[in-house]
Amino acid sequence: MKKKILSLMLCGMMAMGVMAGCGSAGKKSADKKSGSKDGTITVGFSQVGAESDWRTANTKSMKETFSEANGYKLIFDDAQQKQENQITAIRNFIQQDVDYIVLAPVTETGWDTVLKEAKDAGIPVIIVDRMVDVSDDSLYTAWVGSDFYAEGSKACEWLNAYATAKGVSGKDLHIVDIQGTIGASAQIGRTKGMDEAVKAYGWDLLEQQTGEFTQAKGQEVMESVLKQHDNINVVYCENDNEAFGAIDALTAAGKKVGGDIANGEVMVMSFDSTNAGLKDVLDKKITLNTECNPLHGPRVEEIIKKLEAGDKVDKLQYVDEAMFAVDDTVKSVKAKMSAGGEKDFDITVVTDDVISKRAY
Ligand code: GYE
Repeated sequence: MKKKILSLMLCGMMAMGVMAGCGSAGKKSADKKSGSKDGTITVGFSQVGAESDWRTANTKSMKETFSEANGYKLIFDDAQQKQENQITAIRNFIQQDVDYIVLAPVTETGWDTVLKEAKDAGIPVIIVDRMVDVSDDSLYTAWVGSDFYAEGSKACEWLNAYATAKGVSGKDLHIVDIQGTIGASAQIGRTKGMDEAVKAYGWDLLEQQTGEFTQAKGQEVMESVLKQHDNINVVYCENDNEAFGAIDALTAAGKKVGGDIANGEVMVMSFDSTNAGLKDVLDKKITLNTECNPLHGPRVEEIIKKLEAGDKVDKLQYVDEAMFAVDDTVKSVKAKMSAGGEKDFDITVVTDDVISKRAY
């Protein structure tokens, strides 16, 4: 891949109003020689870490897609959930003169400086999964990931419809929100969905604490809130691994997990719909699981292929996602979307057959 051609092309696209601004990236990279003679494309991927089943599935998808057999050299870096490690990784990618940088950012803020360095080096940056919040959108070429606010809205609309169907009023929903990593898009969107529903439906939100998207922290938070409140009947976990930890803590405390909140059960809700997460729905431990699709490898590759071919790419690309529940008490919900407006989503009842047909 020739960066010279790419930067000229990007500037051309900018001139056509496709992208905003044309900085020094074009000029500087025009002097550079890059790409290997055999056509191999080098991709530097800065991954958040290995905190969850979702993340493992995401890493697998990226590694399978950007394989040598597919014509890539992948430089993979696991940042262990630390932004400073991601910044170091990106600087290393720039030094190694990779063709593309792919970044799965741990949090939204703090990227301006290093992404400007990538831009100055003429290396296109593709953001995957969580978003970046930068002052200048031309610091990245494209983003692909989930509508996390829609996920939160879907889950909360389902809870409202479910409680109504069971004759439980809003003020009798005593909720603990085990949040994701604070400042990560997945946390921001899912928490916002909850905050809005609390206001709209008069729910009793007892606690909001981060479980950092891990099973260990999810369990720890649940153990601690159980000591403070004896009326918890809904636990809104912002990912599957937190839910696994919360379920262990609830069970150890002698609580029965399940959807029958009118008769003393504690309902666990979750996000991701990983294989283990859906098995917990089948076992009636998780009542609703809202999908977050981790299979971004092929989506990022499609963006790279388009850029290689000189085609224009969408700046933001949202992935379609489903909802999975223990039963069909609620058949569909109307949820709010990040881009504005509302959309209808059907709820799939989890069976062995549903799980066996899933791609992850
Ligand atoms: O939900 C969680 C992971 O950013 C969508 O990160 C991702 C989230 C996912 O740790 O399990």
